[in-house]
Amino acid sequence: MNIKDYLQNRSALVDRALERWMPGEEVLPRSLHQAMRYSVFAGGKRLRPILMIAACESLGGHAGQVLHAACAMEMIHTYSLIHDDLPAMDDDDFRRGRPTNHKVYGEATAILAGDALLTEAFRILADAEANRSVPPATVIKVIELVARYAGSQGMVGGQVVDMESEGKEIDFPTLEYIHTHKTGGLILASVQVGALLGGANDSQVAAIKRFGGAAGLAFQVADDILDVVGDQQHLGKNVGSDQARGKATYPAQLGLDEAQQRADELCGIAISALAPLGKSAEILQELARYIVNRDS
Ligand code: GRG
Repeated sequence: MNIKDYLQNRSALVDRALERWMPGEEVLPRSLHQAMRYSVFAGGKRLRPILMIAACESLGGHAGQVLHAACAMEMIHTYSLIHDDLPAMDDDDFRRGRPTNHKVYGEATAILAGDALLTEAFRILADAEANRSVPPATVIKVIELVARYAGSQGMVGGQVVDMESEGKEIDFPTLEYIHTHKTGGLILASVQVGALLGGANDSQVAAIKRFGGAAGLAFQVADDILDVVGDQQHLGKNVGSDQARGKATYPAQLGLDEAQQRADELCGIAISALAPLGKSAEILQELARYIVNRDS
C-alpha cells in the first residue's frame, strides 16, 4: 500500500473508532458533547493515531490492538488545540479550516470541552473491555507514559516555556526544549504506546523511541517552516502567526534553508533508527518522510 492510501485507510479506521468512543451529540449535556465533537470531527490529519497504528503494525500487531489508545491520543491532541486557540493563549480564529471552538461555543464551553476530552481520554485508556488481551502492567505503563508526555514535564510544560519565550531572544537549547515537549512529546508517546500494545521487546521499544524522538522534533520544525511558506487554505489555519507573535521558531533562529536541512537531518535519523526492525518498518519510515514533506 502506498503512503497516501495508507494515510486514508488508517485515518478512516480512526474516525470510525472515534465515532464509537465519543459520546453522541444527543447525550447530555448536549452543548458540551457538541463542542467536543465539533473539534474532534473537524478534519484533522490523525497523524498521532496513525503513527501509533503503524508502530504496532511494524512489530507484527494490528490496528485493532491500539484503536482505543489511538482515539485517546487524538482526543488529548484536540484538547490541546482547543486550549491553545483560546484568547488567553494564541487567540486564534481558525483551526482545521473552521472557526475555533471558543468562537462557536464561547470560552467557558471551549475550556470545558478541552477538559472533558483530556479526562475521557484516560477513561478510554483504562477501559477494561478494550484492554481485555493486554497485561495489566502494560495498561498501567501506557497510562503513566501518556500522562507524563502530556503533563507538566511534557506538552503542558513545553507550552508554558513557549508562552514565556514570546517576544524574547532565546537560545537554541530552549527552542529545542519547547519543540520536543510542546509537540514532539505526543508523537513520541504515540509510537511508544503502539510498540507497547503491539508487544514489543525492550530493544524494539528502544528503536521506536529513537524514531519517535527524531520524528516528533522534525514534525515541529516542518510546522514552523509551513507557518512561513505554507498555504492558508491547505493548512486550515492562519499562516505567518508565529512571526507576528514573536514566537521562537527554527526559521527565525536558523533561517529557512538551515531549518529545512535540520528537518531533513531529523527525518534521516528517524529512518535509520528503524533499521533493526527491517522491512516491517517501511511504512513508519514513509511516515517520517511525510512529516517533513507535507503541505498541511
Ligand atoms: C494548550 C496544554 C496546551 C498545549 C498546547 C500542541 C500545542 C500545545 C499547541 C498547538 C499549537 C500548535 C499549532 C503547534 C504546532 C504543532 C501542532 C500541534 C500542529 C497541529 O497538529 P497537526 O498538524 O494538526 O497534526 P491536525 O489538525 O492535522 O490534527
